Order: sequence, then structure tokens, then C-alpha cells
Amino acid sequence: MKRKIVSALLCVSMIAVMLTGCGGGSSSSSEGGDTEQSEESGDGDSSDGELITVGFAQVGAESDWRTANSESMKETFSEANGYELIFDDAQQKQENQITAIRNFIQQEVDYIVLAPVTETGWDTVLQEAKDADIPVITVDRMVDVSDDSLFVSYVGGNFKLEGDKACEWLKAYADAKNISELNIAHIQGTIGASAQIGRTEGLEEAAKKYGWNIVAQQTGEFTQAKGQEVMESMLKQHDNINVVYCENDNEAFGAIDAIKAAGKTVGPDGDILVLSFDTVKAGIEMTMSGEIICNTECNPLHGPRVAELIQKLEAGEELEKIAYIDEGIFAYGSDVASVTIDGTEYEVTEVTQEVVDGRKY
Ligand code: GZL
Ligand code: ZN
Repeated sequence: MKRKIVSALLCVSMIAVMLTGCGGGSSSSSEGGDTEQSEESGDGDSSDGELITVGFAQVGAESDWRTANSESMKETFSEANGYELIFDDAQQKQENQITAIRNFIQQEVDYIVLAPVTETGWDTVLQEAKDADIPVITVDRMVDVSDDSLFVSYVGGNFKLEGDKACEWLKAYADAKNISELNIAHIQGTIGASAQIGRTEGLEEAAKKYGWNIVAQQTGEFTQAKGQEVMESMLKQHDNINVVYCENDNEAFGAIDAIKAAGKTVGPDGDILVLSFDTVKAGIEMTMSGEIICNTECNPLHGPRVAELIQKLEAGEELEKIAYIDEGIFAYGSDVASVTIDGTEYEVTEVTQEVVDGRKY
């Protein structure tokens, strides 16, 4: 695989700066997505080493979680750390991600990192990457491919476990508060994304097991705007909703706005309990206040883990296929100290100001 020699790269970028008069990376649109070359930071590693080029096909910028995930990758794959990152934002469209991967192959990157917007439809383009002898690491969400040699490893969350954690917490909380009937509005993530599939499975299994009523189910596309819109319509159709299960924080922000606009209340003493996922900064703060009663963590800081895998590949080491990231459960109050799933106990963290201050994202 071709590598860029730093000195050649630096003089090319100097010429580019003189011609265009602007610093920073160039950006070109890949059919609707947008691609940024890593910033040519003057204080990069100017030794005559080699930069490892990494093409990252990111889903989009739909949520706070996604922003934190992108920042983690950009911070890790900096020139100072010995990398050139080509970052593509697909605006949540699979065809843009496929175009980005083909561009990376054309540019003969050393590695491709893919956060697949949905699980299916990747076999052809990942075969092209394999034929070009470019290893693909998947992050955040899984690909469902016929031949799993099409990706070398996966870094991300165990979404079914996340769903199970949230639902076991809800079961314990409802028992502790003697809430006998749960009428649940279910706002799903992007349909077909691993996070949606796992978190939905968790709820549907628990609802069957515990006799909960899922009175409404619709995708909120992991965005605040859609979450608010869906919540508004669900509240118009159902007046017995006492739980809302949002599959990420941004949907919860929108849903809570809609609940308040409808003159209802959220929280431990309110009309509706709101559960969420991601524990981004604003989400964990709303869990401290109780507006979100339980927030199951989904760690977006994948950069360091992916770099570790690339360094192992550089050293010719074998990789484990799946590397789940440890994730916690955060809740308002201390009614539920822990939950047990398949024999493993998971501690619940009561969100205090100290917990909020200690968060890294
Ligand atoms: C989870 C990730 C999900 C987050 C959402 O790994 O795929 O997508 O939960 C994001 O916030 O939009
Ligand atoms: Zn996760």
C-alpha cells in the first residue's frame, strides 16, 4: 500500500496554500456527502516518517453522540499521531458511504474505517476494498455480510445488552414504585441500524416477558426534530402513555419538548417516565434532573480503540473480530442499585453533579 511521505506532502500543501491562500484541508463533495482531508497542521510530525492514511466513512452529524464519535476519530487520527485522515460525512445516506469507500480505494488509503448507517447492502463495495487489499474496520454499527472476512474487526457497543439493561432497570423501578401498568411509546432509531435493532429487541422481549403494552412504535431517526414530531403525534393518539423509550438522547430531547408542550410532565413524580440511550453531556444532565429517568450509556470514543487495531495490523498481528466497549447504566435517584442480565450484574450509577462533571463527552 502506497504511503505518503511527509516531506512530499508538506511541500504539496505549501503549494496548495500559496495557490488558494487558505490553510487547512481541502474539501470536495462526494455526491452529497462531504469529504475533508485532515488539516495540514504546521505542528504535525515533520519527521520523514510515513503517514498512515485512513479513510473514515462516517454516518453523518445527526446527534450529539455522532459529533463526539467524529471528534474522537479526528483527535486520534491526526498528523501529529502519524496519520492522514480523510473524513467523509455521508449525511445518513448509504449511497454516499459507498461512494466514499470507492474514493478511498481510488486514493489507495492504507485503511478504511466504516460506521455503516444500516447493516445490509455492503457486500459489493467491501469486496472491492478486499480486492484492493485495503483492510476495513467497522465501528459503531455492524455490517451484515455473507462473508465476514470482508471486515477485519468491529469496535462498538452491544446494543441488545444496552436494551436489556434499560428494560431490567425499568422493571425494577416499576416494581419499586408499584407501577402496575406500563403503556410505552417507543421512539426507534434509524431503522436497520444495529443500535436500533438491538435496543428494539431488548424492549420487545421485555414487554412480552413482563406484560408491558407498547402502545406506539415509530422511528425518530436518532434526531431531536423527528423525535419531537413523532412524540407529538403519539400523544394525540394515546392518552395513557406513562413511559417513553427513546433510542437515543436527541430523540429524548425532542420527545420531552413535545410532552411539555402537550401540558404533561416528565420525571419521577410526573405523568411520563422517559428512558434514553447515549448519555451524552446534555443527556446525562437531564438524567440528573430526572427529566430522563434512566440513560443507558453508549460510548462514542472509538478513536483510540481503532488506532490500537491499526497498530496491531501494522505489526502483522491477528485481530479479534468483535471488541465490545464497556458501557454503564445511569439513572435518576437510587431506587435501583443494579440489574442482572444472563447472570452478570451491572451496577447502576446515580447521576449526581460529580458524575456529570466527571464525564469525558
Ligand atoms: C450507537 C450509534 C447511534 C447513537 C445515536 O452506536 O450508532 O447512532 O445511539 C447515533 O445517537 O445517531
Ligand atoms: Zn453502545
